[in-house]
Amino acid sequence: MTKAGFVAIIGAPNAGKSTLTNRLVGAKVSIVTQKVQTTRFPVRGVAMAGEAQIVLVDTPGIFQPRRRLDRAMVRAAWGGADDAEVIVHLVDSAAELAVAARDAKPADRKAAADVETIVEGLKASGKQAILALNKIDGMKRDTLLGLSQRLFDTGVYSEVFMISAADGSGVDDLKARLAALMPEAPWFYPEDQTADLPTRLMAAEITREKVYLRVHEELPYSAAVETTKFEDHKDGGVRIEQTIYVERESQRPIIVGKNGQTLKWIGQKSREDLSQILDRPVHLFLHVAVDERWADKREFYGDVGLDFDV
Ligand SMILES: Nc1nc2c(ncn2[C@@H]2O[C@H](COP(=O)(O)OP(=O)(O)OP(=O)(O)O)[C@@H](O)[C@H]2O)c(=O)[nH]1
Ligand SMILES: [Mg+2]
Repeated sequence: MTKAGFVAIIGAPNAGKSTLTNRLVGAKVSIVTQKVQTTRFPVRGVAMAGEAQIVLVDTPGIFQPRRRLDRAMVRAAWGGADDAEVIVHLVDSAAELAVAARDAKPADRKAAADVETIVEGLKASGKQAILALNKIDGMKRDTLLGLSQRLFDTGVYSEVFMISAADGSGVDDLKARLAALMPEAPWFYPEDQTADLPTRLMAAEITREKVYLRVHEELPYSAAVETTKFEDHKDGGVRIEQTIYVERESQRPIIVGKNGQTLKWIGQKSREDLSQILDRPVHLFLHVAVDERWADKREFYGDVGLDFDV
């Protein structure tokens, strides 16, 4: 009898949710960067474990939202949790330990505050989650026992795993547990499918990842990428045209770089990934446009499945 179900991975921004999703799936389905708020909408990844199909829902980070896009992202993250059989709350242990040791950077304190918000949210929903303490690479397990106990005592967790999504330690145990929790059901996806983002959107995400990887410090908040053309090329490959949106004219030169070097790097890296994922040659053309209000445009929300009116 086959088993199948949904597992939502929730957590503060930058906890490693997308890294874990990719690790569990065994393929790149969700983009990863060192920047907080990388994931903007729930992304599904499909992991197989014997007879069990685990549909992972990688969600945007949960934090105190201000702008419309932030509110929509946080709403979508909790929505992902509502729809799932199992919730995994992923916590950046390094940030938590830094706060406990009074050695925290502002980002660590923010992450710890977001963890508290999530605990309160879980309490309010009456749902139990699996606690996964992430980023344990380079840490001794016994340094984590206090943290583990303190969080477990909140009463919102059914069990605790200690993992490194980056190097994979502990992830097999977590995966086996998730598989065991899946209800008997037919599979939702064919066995060999790992992702279900529309190709144009996936292609835009890959380019957005490269933008963040390259200019995350100079670009304080946001850029968006839209695929404007995606068509077969006569050489058997595909021609992809994309527009990178920034919010201020002053951000355009950041993306373009001296002599166009930055944009060239972004294009090269994105093309490499896309050729691999699509398994055919990619001809990628990038444009940069300034649109102060892209984050307030209704179409953008609909395209990625976010609520505009929150
Ligand atoms: N050392 C270490 N770094 C990790 C681990 N997991 C993720 N990271 C790093 O943490 C950063 C954030 O990873 P993401 O997977 O993008 O985090 P996220 O929770 O999806 O972030 P948002 O989408 O912004 O909410 C990246 O630089 C990752 O390489 C881990 O187990 N150990
Ligand atoms: Mg993410």
